Amino acid sequence: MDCIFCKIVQGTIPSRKVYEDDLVVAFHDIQPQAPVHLLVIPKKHIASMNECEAEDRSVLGHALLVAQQVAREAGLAENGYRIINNCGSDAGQTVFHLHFNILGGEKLAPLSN
Ligand code: DGP
Repeated sequence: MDCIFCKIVQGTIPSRKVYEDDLVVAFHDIQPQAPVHLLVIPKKHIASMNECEAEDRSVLGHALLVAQQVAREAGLAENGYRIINNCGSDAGQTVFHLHFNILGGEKLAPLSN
């Protein structure tokens, strides 16, 4: 399967990993949209939130707790951060391997303007 994030999981393309365990990997985004921009992905290839099934419940919960952990380790806990999942083309999803974007390190623009 030609999936860039599967290649990051496999280590066949480089990434700046900040966390890894049996279920998930977290690494720095290559095109950061904020001073801190991390991605948390399941090792299992799931194209998007749309494709998640009941059996993915535990990896989804784990990914969010890892997001909390890496955000804290990046110094974001005090002032806060945003966790974003873009699902599908209307949401702007560009990589079709489920991922949670963690953005912080500055005052982020409000969602409604
Ligand atoms: P999204 O729009 O939610 O699909 O965000 C995908 C993010 O993935 C985007 O911010 C750029 C990032 N990205 C794409 N290719 C790579 C890559 O090869 N390495 C890393 N570290 N990030 C990537």
